Amino acid sequence: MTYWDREKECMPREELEKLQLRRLKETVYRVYAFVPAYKEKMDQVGIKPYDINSLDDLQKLPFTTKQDLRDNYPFGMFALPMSEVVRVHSSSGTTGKPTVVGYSRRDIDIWAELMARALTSAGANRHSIIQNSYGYGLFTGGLGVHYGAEKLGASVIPTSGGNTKRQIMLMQDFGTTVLTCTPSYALYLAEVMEEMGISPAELKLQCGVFGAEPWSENMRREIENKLRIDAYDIYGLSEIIGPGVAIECPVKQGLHIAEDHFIAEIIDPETGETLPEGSMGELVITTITKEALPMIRYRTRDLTKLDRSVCECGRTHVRMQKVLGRSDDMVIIRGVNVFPSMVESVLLDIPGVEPHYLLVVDRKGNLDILEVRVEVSEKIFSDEVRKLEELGATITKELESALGISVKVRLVEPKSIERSEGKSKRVIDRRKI
Ligand code: DLL
Repeated sequence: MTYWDREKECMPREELEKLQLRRLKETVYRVYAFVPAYKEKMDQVGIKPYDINSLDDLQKLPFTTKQDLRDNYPFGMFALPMSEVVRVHSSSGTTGKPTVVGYSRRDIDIWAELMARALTSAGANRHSIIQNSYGYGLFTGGLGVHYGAEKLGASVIPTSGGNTKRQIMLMQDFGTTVLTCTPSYALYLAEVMEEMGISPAELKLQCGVFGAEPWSENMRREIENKLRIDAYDIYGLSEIIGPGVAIECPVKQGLHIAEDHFIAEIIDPETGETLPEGSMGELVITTITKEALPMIRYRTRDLTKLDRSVCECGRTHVRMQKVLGRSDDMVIIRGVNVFPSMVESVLLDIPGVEPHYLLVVDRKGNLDILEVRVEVSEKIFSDEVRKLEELGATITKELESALGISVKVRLVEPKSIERSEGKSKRVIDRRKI
């Protein structure tokens, strides 16, 4: 078994927990002193930093949510002055105010370290040629993997996403051995490769590190067969650090969460209660080394379960099961986070559109398709076809510019979308992942 840093990855549990507690205490003191939003929340429940004396005491601290980041947009939750912040990223949510995250120089170093650890776990090394097809930019995927690949000493090809035929040409010409991108893009690459008459046997690809969206074991099998590689799941979120929060090892029985930097809990998404080990629930993460943007009990909304038994690979860090889905309504389409509320706010700005709509997500071939069904007013519906077509085109344009992805709009008859007495269902996800 190859490790990036055996000492840290295989640290005995007792020692690991001591380290976590020391780092947790430091973090809580720091946020209380430097982030007014945290101080306010802690004061409200009457908790002071000196009340945190064991890992169990973590449960006394209030949760942090995406809303807290929005309320303090853009830099209000930062625990360092901007002069100490060397990088800013934001969550892939695409409309309204994004969630902004910041990094100190040390945060960037730790992130690169975690990504080097993750790539090593998936079998990469300094001889690897890593084609990084995660998007570069505000999204954490591109630069996160990039810095990790460089730290590892591998040769990184920063292709970013898209331009699929060229990606394949480079893969052939440069002898790419490791592919990093979303799992759906990996499948799409395989499909285009087939269309181009290129067999994976002609390539040097050995493994892939795929994440940023949920994917099943079936999807893994598809990718592994089609590309003839070993496919690994990588998990992360901008608010915590980006990709590299957790990574699979060759045993592939869950993703190891880097517990020397993060503390994981599972809660009941309804009640907020901490659940016993092994229960399915919402993953909550506390960062214990982040400087610029420490997160205390951040509610990820991702559903999974934890397993603290020592893995066959020798790593002691807790394993999270592959993410099942999200506890809220967010859908991830081609790696982009889409909330029904974003669609709603765009629709309701357009005259003639009723506040009744439905997102239907499907997968055609290997590409995610978002269809937005929109009810139009009686008046418009009985109008001439040309008017309807114009409205459809306007909605498509507005939605596409707000969401940053292509959308298929279907105008439907008044009252044809199911009404609900409780929470309405805004999303039908037909993807069989
Ligand atoms: O997606 C970071 C990332 C980049 C992870 C590249 C892995 C690879 P965000 O854009 O902030 O960050 O989106 C975070 O994506 O809360 C999950 O819902 C989902 N997600 C990320 N990785 C996985 C995964 C990046 N392996 C949100 N399985 C998270 C399932 C994932 N869902």
